[in-house]
Amino acid sequence: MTKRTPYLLATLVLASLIVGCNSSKSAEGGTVEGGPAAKTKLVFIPKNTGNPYFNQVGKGIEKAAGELTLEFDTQAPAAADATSQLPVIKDQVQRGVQIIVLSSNSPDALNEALDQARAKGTTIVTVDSDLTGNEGHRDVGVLPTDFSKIGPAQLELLGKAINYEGEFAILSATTDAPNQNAWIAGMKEALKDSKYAKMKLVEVVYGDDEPQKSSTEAESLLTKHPNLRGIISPTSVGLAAAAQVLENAGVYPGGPKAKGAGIVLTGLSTPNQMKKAVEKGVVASFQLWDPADMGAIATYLGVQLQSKKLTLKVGDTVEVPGHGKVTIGEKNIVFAGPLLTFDKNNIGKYDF
Ligand code: RAM
Repeated sequence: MTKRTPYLLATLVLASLIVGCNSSKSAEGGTVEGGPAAKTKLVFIPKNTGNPYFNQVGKGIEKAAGELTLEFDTQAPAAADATSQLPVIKDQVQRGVQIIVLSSNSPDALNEALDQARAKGTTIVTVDSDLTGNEGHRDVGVLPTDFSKIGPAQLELLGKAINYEGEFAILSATTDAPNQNAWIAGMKEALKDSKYAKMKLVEVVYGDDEPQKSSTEAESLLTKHPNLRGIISPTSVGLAAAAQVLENAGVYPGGPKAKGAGIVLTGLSTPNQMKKAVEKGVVASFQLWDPADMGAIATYLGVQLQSKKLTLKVGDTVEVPGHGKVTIGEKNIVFAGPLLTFDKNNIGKYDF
């Protein structure tokens, strides 16, 4: 018996600790005993499955969710169609999720489902891709970086590489994608500057953020436009696919089958997806931001809003632990961080 005493003591201490952990504060401030304290549930709904970019966003969300002791899950539709996220949202709300972090496939197709979710107390945070023009159907929008600068920056990257002269095309994601459409609008606006007078946008094609469709669209650009000097693909899936197409065709600058100066490709993608293409000289430079940082900021703001510790006021700044200060902009839009440009000199420093 005596030999067992230490075990018994240890068990009692542990049990009292567990009971301590399981007690939770009631709304009136009293302590409710028994039953595990339910964790706040957060679900991340990316545009679609199988996109390495969203794995990086998810990493940031998961890490922050761990630090904030949330229950975390990712649920994505197979394809990035305008309405494909509807059943996912509805199902999650039925399961009692409290925070949805959503990269939207449509500016408006989700309005009603999101309204219903919010009526049940679910906090809606858009991340990466917003409900452009319908921002009132979510609580806060965490965008990667200043959206108005992405389109012009992409155009300038290509312009500089082709001496501001020649035909170019855009290989986008889906026709409805709110983020790509905002960036393309920014490129078209910037194109009006006299600096770009000799550059001509010949076509915008859509690869739907599917590798195969993106490759097919990139290949047909090459055949349809024999004088093409450049392609901008502002989607991580499109840029990676187009790089492979240019490599296979050998038509990149300096490539074995390049006509004249070759076809310059740039856009947005993760450094890890593009390292080989940059090493081989198929792509000289491209851009992105830190997807995990954006995910972490979205998670933190979602939790603060859900627990009513934060009220959003345009112009206010919020300190996000470990991620610096963010400013609440018009329409409750928050920009997470800077736009980064990668090339052979710095790409090795990044691992995402
Ligand atoms: C694709 C998606 C995503 C976009 C990136 C750059 O992964 O379309 O929404 O932000 O590209």
